[in-house]
Amino acid sequence: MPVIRSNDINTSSAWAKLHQHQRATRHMHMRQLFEADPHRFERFSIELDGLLLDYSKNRITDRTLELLIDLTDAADLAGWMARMREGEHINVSEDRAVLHTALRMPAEASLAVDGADVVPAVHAVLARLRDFSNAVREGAWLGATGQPITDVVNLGIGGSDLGPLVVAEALAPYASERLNVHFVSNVDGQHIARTLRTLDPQSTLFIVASKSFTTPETLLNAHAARQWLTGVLGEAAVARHFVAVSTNCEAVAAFGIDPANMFGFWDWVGGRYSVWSAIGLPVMLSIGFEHFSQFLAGGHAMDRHFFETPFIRNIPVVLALLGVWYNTFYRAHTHAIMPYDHGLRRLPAHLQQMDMESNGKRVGRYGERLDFDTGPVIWGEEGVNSQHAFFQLLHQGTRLVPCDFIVPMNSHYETGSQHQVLVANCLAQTQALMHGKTESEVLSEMAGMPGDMVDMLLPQKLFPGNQPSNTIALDRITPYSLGMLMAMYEHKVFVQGVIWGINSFDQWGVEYGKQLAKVILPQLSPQLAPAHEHDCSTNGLIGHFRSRHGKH
Ligand code: G6Q
Repeated sequence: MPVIRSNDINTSSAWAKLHQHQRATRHMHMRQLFEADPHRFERFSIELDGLLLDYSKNRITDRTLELLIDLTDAADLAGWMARMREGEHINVSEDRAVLHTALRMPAEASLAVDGADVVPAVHAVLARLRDFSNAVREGAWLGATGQPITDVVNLGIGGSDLGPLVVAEALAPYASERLNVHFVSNVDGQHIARTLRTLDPQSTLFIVASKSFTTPETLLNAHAARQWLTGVLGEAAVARHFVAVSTNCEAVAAFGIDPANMFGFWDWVGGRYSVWSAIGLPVMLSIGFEHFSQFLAGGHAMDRHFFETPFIRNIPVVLALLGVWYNTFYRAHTHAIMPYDHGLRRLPAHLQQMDMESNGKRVGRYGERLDFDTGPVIWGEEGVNSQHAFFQLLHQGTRLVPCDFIVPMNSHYETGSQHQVLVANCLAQTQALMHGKTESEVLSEMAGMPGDMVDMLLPQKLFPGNQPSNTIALDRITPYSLGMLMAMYEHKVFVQGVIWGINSFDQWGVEYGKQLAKVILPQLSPQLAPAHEHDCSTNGLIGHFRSRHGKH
């Protein structure tokens, strides 16, 4: 693999030209761009299989896009895309390929990685998952006392939780009525305790979902669940009530789960990209294997679009470049994502992990320091509710906050005109953010008001506008369209990582806190000598816990 020093990107001529272009165009208002070009929507939107990206409400011209595309050349985006697609070890710090795209390839495809075709292996596991999920859903898989399964509890955290949780929630209209799926991630005991409170061990199935099978939070929850189950049904019941999703067969067996009830995946699947693998088992149980296959097909359709479409018409590439434009050249610190769909309300949390764990890095893929800002703070909430919460800052605050609005054109729940109201709100917000409200518009609304009131209220009622947003409109939230949407964001994050020269597939930043927690844990015990080796704040807080715990 060629060694391309990542931090060279900010010495490229494309980078310098983008800085110049930003300085030259930063006072341009989108309102004028729309007035000047009635075809801006057609020119700056892309449609793929019922997914429309409207990116016309951005502070861009054709020249901006041209320069951003030049930046992809400087970063060798095409080369990195080919390296990812072909299974080169682009996760250099862990010496791994990055192949979540292989998880959504059709059975007739092939992809040789390190000398072996991975597609048959992917489909072999999928076939086992199909048989198992069908058996549970049809009531053929019975618990230890002969009862069919009514409740499934996924025990996992991070990538082994958020992806399947979001998909299961978003696709609830496709869910089985006789199988409830629950997700327990937090080591805070209340999460599992509150989940198990209403469940019956005889009809509950646990999925221990952990790629490493060493994650303490998940193992503690798994032990708590096993105790809850065996306390009623005895040790022998574990075989009928626990399955595992992992890459670590030995640890699964050591926990007491029969490896026959383990579903594997591979080190080339990163945790936050793993919902397409056996980690998707809770989704399969909920919506059925056929629907899950459509989810994979949607992801694959987006992969093909990503790998095969010129950059200027390439949805993930365009989204990524717009993000780079604001993040790097406007120095916007955050990016907000607002799904106008109740089922997608946890999507921002998944995208937050996927983006921030991938690109929240200060050094390049070869360890070189980067002298520019990288991944933005990703945040967001479901639409409409957030209008009544934080939209004030978006409309009239002092910060530039680029936004994505995600909205389905049809609802699974036709409740009078409620869906139209939802969509009208979404469109109104993007319009208001772009257009703003001018002085003359505000003055005409205040006609007849006393002069001193006008003086006081005019600045408060002005909306500067020019706040950029993308609208992603889906015909309907289906397994297929959700697959497209989630793969779209994965590729967007990858492209941004390539531009900034980052390895988007490791996560060293989450390790340090885990190490320190191991040191602090025994020091919380009052039986042991108090700790003095930390800073005085940490020592003080450990002492405070020891003196208060169990007494209040
Ligand atoms: C994701 C991260 C992280 C991981 C969890 C769970 O990309 O690596 O969120 O998914 O720490 O890890 P295990 O699946 O190994 O328990």
